[in-house]
Amino acid sequence: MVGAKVSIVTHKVQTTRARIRGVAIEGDSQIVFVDTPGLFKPRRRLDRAMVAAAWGGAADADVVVLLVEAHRGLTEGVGRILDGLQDIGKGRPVALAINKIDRVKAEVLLALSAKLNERYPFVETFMISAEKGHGVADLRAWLAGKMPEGPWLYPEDQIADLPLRMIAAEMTREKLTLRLHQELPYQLTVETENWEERKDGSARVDQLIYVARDGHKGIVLGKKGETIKAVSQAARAELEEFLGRKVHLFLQVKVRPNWLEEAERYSEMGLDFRDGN
Ligand SMILES: Nc1nc2c(ncn2[C@@H]2O[C@H](COP(=O)(O)OP(=O)(O)OP(=O)(O)O)[C@@H](O)[C@H]2O)c(=O)[nH]1
Ligand SMILES: [Mg+2]
Repeated sequence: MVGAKVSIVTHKVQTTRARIRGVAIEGDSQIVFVDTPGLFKPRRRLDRAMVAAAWGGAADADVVVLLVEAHRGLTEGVGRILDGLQDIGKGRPVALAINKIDRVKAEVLLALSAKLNERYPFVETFMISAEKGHGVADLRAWLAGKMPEGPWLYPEDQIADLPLRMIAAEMTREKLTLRLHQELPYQLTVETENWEERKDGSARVDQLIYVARDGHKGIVLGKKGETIKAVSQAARAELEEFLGRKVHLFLQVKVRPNWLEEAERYSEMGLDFRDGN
């Protein structure tokens, strides 16, 4: 939608933790996309803060697009979101976008669209494949037409609104999530501790990976440090590509049993600690 990767993506659920803004220009409209965490049944403080950020993102927006996965359909979770929309949808257009249409047959898609539209009066329905790019331009054009009139909120060349240190931390978290299994990605967080601009134009970036248990530290490091090395290389390459210059990335793993209950960890992630109550 914005022409560059501004929010990390993995095959694992609950990858997005906070609200991430991406900016696109379409004709004379500027569209500010707010990628929110998904809506799921929260168990932990972090989960509750994520779900609160998702509903908050919708409540603050001029237009809401509900993304439903074509192959999963109208699940219990989607049902709960449809109920919640009764309230959040008041006073703003709500569209439906069925994503991942490349994974299902046309009949399935039409039936799902009809079922969802029975449950909520969406002003428009889009069938898209974000991965293949199908239908994405139509959705963007429609959104541009729905933007309220007013001055642009961002400079013309800005595509993301997240501090660089946070973008860099998210890149490392993505690589960790891709490499680590089961619950581990949900038990860690990454923070950029230090960012130093060097005279030669490169940047030195120091990051801390907080894990909850001693055993997790060993897993993140891997045999002979292989895992952390691979993560570091992949994250550095992506950051270099993003910045267009050389980066020296230093990762350190810290055991912090209580990090999921520490307010400072939440503000570093861009979440509200109190929402987790
Ligand atoms: N086949 C197919 N896969 C897709 C499509 N869009 C996204 N994916 C894949 O689905 C996986 C999860 O991505 P999304 O569902 O977009 O992630 P999300 O909704 O941001 O989920 P969280 O951040 O975890 O809440 C990734 O591996 C994507 O590459 C699509 O149109 N078709
Ligand atoms: Mg996401």
